[in-house]
Amino acid sequence: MVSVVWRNIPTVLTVEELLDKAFSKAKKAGDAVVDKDRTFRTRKQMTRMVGSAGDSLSSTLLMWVRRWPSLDKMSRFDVAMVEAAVGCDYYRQSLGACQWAAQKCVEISQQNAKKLRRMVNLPPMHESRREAYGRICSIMGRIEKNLDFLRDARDTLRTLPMIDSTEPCLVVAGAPNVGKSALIASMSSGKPEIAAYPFTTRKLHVGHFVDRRIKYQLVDTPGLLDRPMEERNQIEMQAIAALEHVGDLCLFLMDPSETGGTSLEVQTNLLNEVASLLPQTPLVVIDGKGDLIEDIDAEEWAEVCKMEAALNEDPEGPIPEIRNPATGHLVISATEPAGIERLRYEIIERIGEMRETDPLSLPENWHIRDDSV
Ligand SMILES: Nc1nc2c(ncn2[C@@H]2O[C@H](COP(=O)(O)OP(=O)(O)O)[C@@H](O)[C@H]2O)c(=O)[nH]1
Ligand SMILES: [Mg+2]
Repeated sequence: MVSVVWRNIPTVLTVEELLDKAFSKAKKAGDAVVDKDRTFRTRKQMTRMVGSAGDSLSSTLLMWVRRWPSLDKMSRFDVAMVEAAVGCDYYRQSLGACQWAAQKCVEISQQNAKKLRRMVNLPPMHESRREAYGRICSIMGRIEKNLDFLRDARDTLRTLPMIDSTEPCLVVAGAPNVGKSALIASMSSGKPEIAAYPFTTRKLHVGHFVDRRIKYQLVDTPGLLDRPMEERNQIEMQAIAALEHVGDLCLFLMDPSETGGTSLEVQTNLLNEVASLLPQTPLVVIDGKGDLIEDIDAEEWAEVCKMEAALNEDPEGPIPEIRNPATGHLVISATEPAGIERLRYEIIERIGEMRETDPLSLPENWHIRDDSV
């Protein structure tokens, strides 16, 4: 159950475009028929035309059904995203409608071929072809809304965050403007992907870093784990439940400088709420914007920044650690940067321990070898 690559969802044409394509292909197939006998020729032509239209429609529709990710094979996180973005029921129903229409188009072409075999006069042959085209159009008309839905859904789904549920995932929570996105950017190798949650207009970052071939993913939570509980609707609650499912660790970022605009009291309340929303996910509280924290000794801070910078030259060097004397939390600064490597180290250790001691924390599709049988 690897993450769905939303960007790979194929484009869905309009009914008009689909029919135009199918009928013009069908016309060419009909024109290509050669037979000296007029009856034979017309029968073949009419059969080929409907056959070609039916085949091309059904193969396009089935290709969509195959290439659109199936809800049954998605991770819970992805299902929650689809539910919030476009609705799972309509998603399933629309793909089902494509499957149904594909089958109907094949049936119509088979019935037409059977009817033509018994005909000897030309006008009924043309009539049969026209009637088959009419039925195809009406079938396609019945799935028009479904195709429109899929086309719009594609635009929305392509912006969703991608999380691979087989790799560790770190959920970054905290009030708005505390520096969540900046933290993700500073921990990530390469530029974080910009994605969107269906519940907020604010963009979110999904980044990752790799250590000993394990990909640690970092996901932002604007509009989700950054505001008080009572404002959340049911869909957001489902998304939070899915985040808990996919998240191995929650990094809760505090901003003791309060420069983000949220008081420490409100941030602490939010921390308690996030802890209760993610009861199964271990929480690591970090103090961000270390460069602005007054309780930190300036000399000690300067030393940490120096050591952190030295790691660029010598990655094997000592990893500095600094804690806020007022809270005991690990301190980081995304802008300096400082404390980032210590946090990375702690994350790797923590997740390593969790995976060793609790094999059930392995992703859902990992096999635990059972030697008892
Ligand atoms: N001084 C300082 N500013 C920071 C730090 N991290 C983030 N910021 C600033 O805080 C603001 C909000 O950061 P952002 O990452 O967008 O916060 P988010 O809303 O939690 O994602 C931005 O103006 C950042 O430049 C930091 O470590 N030190
Ligand atoms: Mg942000």
